[in-house]
Amino acid sequence: MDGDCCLTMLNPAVVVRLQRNIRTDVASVTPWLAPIVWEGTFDSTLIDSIYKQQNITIATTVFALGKYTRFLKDFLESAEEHYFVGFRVHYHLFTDQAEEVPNVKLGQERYLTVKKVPSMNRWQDISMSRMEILEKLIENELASEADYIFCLDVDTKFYGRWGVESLGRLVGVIHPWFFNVPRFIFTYERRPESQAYIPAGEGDYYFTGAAFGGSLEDVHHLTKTCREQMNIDIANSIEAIWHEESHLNKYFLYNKPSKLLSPEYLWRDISMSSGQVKIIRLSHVAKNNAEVRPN
Ligand code: 2GW
Ligand code: MN
Repeated sequence: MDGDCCLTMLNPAVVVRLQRNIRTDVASVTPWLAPIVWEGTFDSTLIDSIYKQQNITIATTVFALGKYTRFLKDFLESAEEHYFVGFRVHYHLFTDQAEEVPNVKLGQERYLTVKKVPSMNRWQDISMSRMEILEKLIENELASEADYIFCLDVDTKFYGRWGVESLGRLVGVIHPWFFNVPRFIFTYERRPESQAYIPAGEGDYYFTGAAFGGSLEDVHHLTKTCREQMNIDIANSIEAIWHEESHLNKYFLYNKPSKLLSPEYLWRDISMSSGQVKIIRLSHVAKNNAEVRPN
């Protein structure tokens, strides 16, 4: 029997479901056979029902130092509306201004722990120290309390579903400026003196530093490795071009993510659209750098 004949024998509802899960305008699998999650490649009701049976907790980390506490309200309120709705989420918020944390009403089985961190003067230090803080958090606290972890930038807001389709052992998000450009455009670290160095001709995707996640074990290994590599760079007086994002990209080159999320999972700014992005789930908010960043 040939394939066409088989299809016509299927229940029409099944045919519709098969067709709905196909995207032909984007790649939905990597060369190492990891899925790339785009709207239209999964059935949210079906995937929710699978994970519902597992009683999972998703730890979610976010850093808000200095004036970045102003992003917390929108971040948390929008997460309550769109992020793992119906699942247990534990936010771990790191800040140097605990008094500026807004009081956001959380849903059932949603928890927030605020942790104080010292203020830092150089923003590169804020951004890079995140890896070490995450490494210690996973080691000291999360093992008994969470199954998965996502680490997100705070200057972001949710507009659409971010759900269990995003879960995996090691998960990276394709950077929204680099999803349809050739490899030579990727802004990897190009100086061999840095541990984040990626030679021309290598590298599969360019990942954002603003969102990554996976199992506790895999993300622990990631954060520990990036922290170690950044310390070697410091000892050699070199700082990678995009800081921990450069080290993350190096890590993903040699430790392939088991799942990739499309730029729907971290878009540039809500006002910019693209034909392939049918839904914006999380987006960087437009921010006035001069206003929020320390001098
Ligand atoms: C201060 C001055 C300059 C840059 C950042 C900051 C700053 C960052 C801050 O004063 N307070 C603070 O809490 N942060 C945290 O670091 C906050 O969670 C923020 O979302 C994160 C990254 O900084 P951000 O969002 O300003 O940088 P982006 O959006 O340009 O980030 C990309 O590049 C960074 C490294 O250069 C990181 O890899 C980041 O993950 C990327 O999205
Ligand atoms: Mn950001």
